[in-house]
Amino acid sequence: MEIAPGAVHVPGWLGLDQQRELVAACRAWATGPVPIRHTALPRGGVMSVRTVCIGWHWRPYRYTRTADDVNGRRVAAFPDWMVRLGRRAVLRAYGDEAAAAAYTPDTALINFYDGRARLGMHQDKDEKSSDPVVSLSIGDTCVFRVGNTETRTKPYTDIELASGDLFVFGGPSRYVYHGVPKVHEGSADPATGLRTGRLNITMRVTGLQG
Ligand code: MD3
Ligand code: FE
Repeated sequence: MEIAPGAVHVPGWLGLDQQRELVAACRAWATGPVPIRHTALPRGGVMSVRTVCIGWHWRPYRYTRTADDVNGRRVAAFPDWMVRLGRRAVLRAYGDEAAAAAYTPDTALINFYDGRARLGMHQDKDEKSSDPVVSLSIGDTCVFRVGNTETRTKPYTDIELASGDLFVFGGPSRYVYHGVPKVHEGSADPATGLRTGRLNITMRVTGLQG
């Protein structure tokens, strides 16, 4: 379902087995070289969401190879199987074989939300590439707010993102403001392997080298 030009929502794209495998992979990354943490914000304070990064380490306004704001270690590699998953996601969303084959994500931000976590309206502009962002949701359902490219306020559309949902943001929607104002705590099927909370994986192309 196309929510806006280039913004495609595919409910239930991931099967339960695939969700379980992703939960297991994310658990390993969360306790990997750079453990999952509340990202420090530049003006003090921390995000309520917890994040672990692979491929490149993200903090507000930049990507680096080493997590200099955490423990200085290099983050885990971005696996080839996730590149292939990203290509399948782009193919499913746009039906464009060439766009899918060319898509080569090199980083993912893995966000974990407990029932109180929120993500304020923001744009993702730290990547030097305008290639699509692929989002995979597992666990509790959330309210996802999709806005416009001009302001962090109205007009916006609220939709629900549930476990297994795919969302691809590309083209004219790549720089829309978006956020997560609410997580429906306890709404998930524990069979995903996540007893509570919400997991979101966003694959991106940093456009960086080295
Ligand atoms: C639209 N994550 O990590 S996923 C983020 O659910 C982020 O954790 C949210 O926003 C989450 O930056 C939303 C959907 C999403 C992700 C990235 C986007 C939508 C996007 C980038 C550009 C436009
Ligand atoms: Fe974002």
